[in-house]
Amino acid sequence: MNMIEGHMAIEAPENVPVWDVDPYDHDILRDPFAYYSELRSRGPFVYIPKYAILATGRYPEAREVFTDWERFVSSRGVGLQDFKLEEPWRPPSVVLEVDPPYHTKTRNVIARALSPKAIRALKDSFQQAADRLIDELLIKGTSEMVVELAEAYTTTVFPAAVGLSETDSRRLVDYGAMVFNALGPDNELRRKAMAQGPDIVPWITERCKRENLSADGIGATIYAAADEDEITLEEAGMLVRSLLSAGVDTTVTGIGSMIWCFATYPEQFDILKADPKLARPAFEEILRFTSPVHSFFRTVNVDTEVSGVKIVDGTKIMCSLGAANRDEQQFPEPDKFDIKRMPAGHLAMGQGIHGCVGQVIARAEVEAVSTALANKVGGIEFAGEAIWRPNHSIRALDTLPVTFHGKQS
Ligand code: OVM
Repeated sequence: MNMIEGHMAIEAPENVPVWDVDPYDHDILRDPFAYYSELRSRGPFVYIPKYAILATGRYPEAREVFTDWERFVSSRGVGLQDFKLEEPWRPPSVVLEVDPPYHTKTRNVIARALSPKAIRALKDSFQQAADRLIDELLIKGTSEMVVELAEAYTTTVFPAAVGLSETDSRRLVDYGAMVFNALGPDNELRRKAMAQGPDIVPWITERCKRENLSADGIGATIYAAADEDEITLEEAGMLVRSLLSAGVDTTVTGIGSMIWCFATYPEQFDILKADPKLARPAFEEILRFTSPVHSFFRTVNVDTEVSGVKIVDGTKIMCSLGAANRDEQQFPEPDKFDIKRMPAGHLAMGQGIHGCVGQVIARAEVEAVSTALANKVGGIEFAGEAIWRPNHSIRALDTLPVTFHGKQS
């Protein structure tokens, strides 16, 4: 068998256009919208020879692949590597990188620990943290919002909610970068991220231990499920690892992209200021418009057919969530940023049994920040060039110099 990037090197299926593009090219990772548009226009799927994969940027196909977990499995990895053929860099996630029936058990435990009821208790502390930080940034005037707002806020409130006994902003952010870069090809970007493993991985593993978690956090709730024999103690530690893998860079990116959206479309920030209750629909549109997680894979686990295309077992399908969220067949005027759109069914948090299990806490974190912005900030203005940071799965800002103007009163 011919292998490429840890999976079977399939041939182009019949009737599928071959597109000699590199979706991991840094120019595309930084500014993907022309790529997204061409990906959608070439067909329901394209074959990318550089990685011998199929890719889809159309909403119906991306949704079908994400929804049908029986044909399109996660247990063979959600990146380029096929875990059936190659060993992954870390023990697979017990919730992301598994299928039912096993998945159902771990998903239920983590879903309960992150339920609306569990998160409600955190809202006031999120709002206080957001209010305090926005007050400070208003006094400062101009700040680099990735580090000083998005990372500072998320790496304070989220580890506290999980119950970590110690936090380290840099290690948490860089662990996320490892996890998300690991899904892409074995190139310089991935190797650079992975080189931090010896420093970061033991630290993360230590943070996940029961004795290093507070008695009243989300981590403790997960460990309590082990006391009830729902999961093992080892699985509980692995689920805490999932929280730290998926819960930092995603939210940091969501907050950074929110500031970027409001600096780019000030009239939309004016609409939010006039009605701070729009914080929730505004975030849905920010998710659709920016797609913090730009892509995830599934592995075809049976010879099958989608949209008339015959696809063989072992095929890796790259689902471009960022492209699907700009599909004009699904979202009229997709390139228009409109916080009142209420884009039902966007794929930014996935869909189906693997849909983001942390979305309640993510929304609570981000909405506390947007509420503070709406209540306190008069204007959001770029103070320099926004620079994007290439990552194999996340479209993240690297540098975001922005001025917060006070409200005239
Ligand atoms: C995990 C996990 C879950 C969701 C996303 C993610 C790739 C990781 O369980 O470790 O990032």
